[in-house]
Amino acid sequence: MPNTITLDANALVRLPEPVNPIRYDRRRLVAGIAHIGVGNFHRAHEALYIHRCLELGQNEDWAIVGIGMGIGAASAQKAEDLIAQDCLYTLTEYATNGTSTCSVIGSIIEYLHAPDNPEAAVERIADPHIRIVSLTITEGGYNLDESSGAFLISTPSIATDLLSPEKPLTPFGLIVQALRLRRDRGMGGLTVMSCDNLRSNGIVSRRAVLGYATALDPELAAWIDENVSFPNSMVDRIAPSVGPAEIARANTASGIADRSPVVGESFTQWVIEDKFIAGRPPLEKVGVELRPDVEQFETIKGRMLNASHMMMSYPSLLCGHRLVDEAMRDENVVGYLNAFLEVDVIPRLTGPEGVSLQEYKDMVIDRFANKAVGDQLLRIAHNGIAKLPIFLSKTLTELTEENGDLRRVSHCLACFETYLTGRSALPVNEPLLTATDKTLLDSGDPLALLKLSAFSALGLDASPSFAEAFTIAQNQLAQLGPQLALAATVRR
Ligand code: CS2
Repeated sequence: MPNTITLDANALVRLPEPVNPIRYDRRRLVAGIAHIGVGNFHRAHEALYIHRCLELGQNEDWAIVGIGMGIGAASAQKAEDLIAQDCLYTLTEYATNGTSTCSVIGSIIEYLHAPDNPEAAVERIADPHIRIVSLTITEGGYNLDESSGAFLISTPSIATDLLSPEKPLTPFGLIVQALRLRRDRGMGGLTVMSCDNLRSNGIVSRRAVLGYATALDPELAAWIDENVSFPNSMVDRIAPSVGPAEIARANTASGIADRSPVVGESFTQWVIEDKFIAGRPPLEKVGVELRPDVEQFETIKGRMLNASHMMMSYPSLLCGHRLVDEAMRDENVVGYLNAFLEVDVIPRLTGPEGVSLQEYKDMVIDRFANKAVGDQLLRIAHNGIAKLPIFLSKTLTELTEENGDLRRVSHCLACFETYLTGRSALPVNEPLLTATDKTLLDSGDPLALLKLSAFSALGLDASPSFAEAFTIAQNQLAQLGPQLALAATVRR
């Protein structure tokens, strides 16, 4: 099908047949949510739920203004693409049975690239209509010390924001400066809603926002503490990276020449605490679960789904796989993941009421095997320094303390080491790898990986049983190669 339709507000009346149109009048919308970090995940998840709220009618004041904070050519290009399309985009959702649906999403009505005009971004959040600031700034974006949990005020971008707070470069600088204006103007606070995959993401965001505010102005920090709420949430939907091949595939199917389409699995879940100090859209009417026991959902998602992603990505990449579903057709990968979940994780977890961990496991395996999604193992592998400790640390310490089977977690870490040191020739993208970490990795110390800043708080190098299991895993990987070394971890 030729791509004839350019996507913008004028195209909405003549969308091709297979595409779900927008069923509300975008000209009547007002932004009530400012979202920082408008990546694929946000556009496939929160923006879709808000789109559904807008479809209900009566919620015109809950649209989204997107705010990008990235510097560099890719971020500037993203801003240009979204603005050229009046912030419209297509979302294609692929089900495990091979069917797909494509919809044009209209809930983002405005996009600001903050580095171009930081003061305008501050003013946008200070606007009285904005009642929620939501965030997807990645797991590593909260600037907290891994072991103490303290906010790191000496990080260069934070130090710069503290010196010139009117022109913030960081999400915390931006939020706190906007809150300062709101306080000075006699306005109310708002809700800061993290949608990142972190344990207790509300508590973590509170710590980061208050940490920055305290360093800037303790009185303002006290006002924020009273006037801003930070709900914890669990968010879930697999949204692969979208490169030229994914764009061509989505656009050929939709008949729309979208410069920035989003694709994802059909599964989606959002569990959040009902702690919105300045109101919220009717999320419960569009499938969001508002529950107090969010942390239990975060725990199972992090320790089962995200940890499985980590566990499979490095070993699978070393075996030559590039896509998640392709790796899921390798019986060793599936055997290793099943053993990890059934033996290493589930016996140590309690699920939320009404959730069977066995069924949750089966669902994770099914979702990963979804051929249509085309999720990339490298997308998951990248930023392992930030993600591995978040998703695997509890399992690592519990297995070590309880004399559990350390083969699978050690194999994952040995493969991670091979990736991280560049020995595998896979592209390494690890923004949080410090100069000290690099020196350590080059030092020839066989336990260097366990001593990296991300892992040192776990003390794995000081545990004789873990150090031994890790050494065996390194040797097996070197001597047997990635396939046989992986197969050796599957036997129960
Ligand atoms: C992935 C997540 O980045 C990762 O490591 O595990 O992006 C995962 O796809 C999402 O959390 C699914 O909800």
